[in-house]
Amino acid sequence: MVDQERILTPNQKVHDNLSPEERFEELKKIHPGIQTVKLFDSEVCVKLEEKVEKVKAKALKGLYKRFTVDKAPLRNKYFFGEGYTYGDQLEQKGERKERLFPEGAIDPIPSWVKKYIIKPLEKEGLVPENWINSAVINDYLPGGCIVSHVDPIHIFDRPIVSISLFSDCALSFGCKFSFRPIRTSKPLLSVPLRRGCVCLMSGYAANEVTHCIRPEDVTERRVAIIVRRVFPDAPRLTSQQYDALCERLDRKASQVDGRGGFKPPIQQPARGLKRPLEYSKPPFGAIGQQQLSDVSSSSDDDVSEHRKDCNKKPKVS
Ligand SMILES: O=C(O)CCC(=O)C(=O)O
Repeated sequence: MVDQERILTPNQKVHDNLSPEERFEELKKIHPGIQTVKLFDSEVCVKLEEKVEKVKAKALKGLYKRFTVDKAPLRNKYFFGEGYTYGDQLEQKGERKERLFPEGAIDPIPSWVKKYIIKPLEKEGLVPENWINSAVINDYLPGGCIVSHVDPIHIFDRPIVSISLFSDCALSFGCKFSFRPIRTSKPLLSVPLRRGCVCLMSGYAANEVTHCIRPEDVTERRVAIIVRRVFPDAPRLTSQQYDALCERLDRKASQVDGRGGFKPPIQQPARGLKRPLEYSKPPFGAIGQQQLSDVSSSSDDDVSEHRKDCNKKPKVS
């Protein structure tokens, strides 16, 4: 049977047009779906932050698979366990167009995430045992952000769980973004995300109202580790679709070579996906890294790359 939650269309209200009474009514619906828990003390945070640094270093060496890493100037994303198409990776934009990558196309969840994050969440009873099958590390520099969105409801079960590291921040609900220069409307609700805290989002808060990280709330480097359960029957790219996506992105990357010159291919075209492609060590040192950055800074669900994304509308998935 189809889960009723998953066929609902998120109701994307423009919250700055609501009367005070309407805002209050919205808040009453949002609040029950948000829980924050201080789970990790400073000592554990330091340990987790060191692990994040290792992920970053490994990505810089080009040691992860292609779609594990999505780089942009003010925020990088590292997908583990599962990853999905979004932003410019989508051939067709619109609701429920996101697709999981084929199995094996993304690096597995690192053992430290399982041991130091997922296990404690299970132990606290915050998520069922062996329920989480994906982890994303969002690494923001000051001014980085993620525009208003709803995590795709056909891909991710609820709750959506995030852990904040390096610095405090805030999760805002019901914000409207405008660009050039980037601006956000007053949030309907802003939830403090303290370093070491876990935030769980479900129900109306997760499905019926957008959330975002505003650039003004990222004043120092901040990392969020988002752990979620992907539905076992969530739609996936076929290997042919995966190959076509890789070819399209490679073509695009070669066209955006600013110097107008030849840009060496960053990898072999994907074929058949028996053995998903990996970013090999950059063959040309710094140039290889630049390519990694060019290819993967293609998301439109965040606007950390203001220059490029300024004219993009907030994404509603
Ligand atoms: O950084 C956060 O805490 C939230 C990130 C988020 O909403 C996302 O990656 O979908």
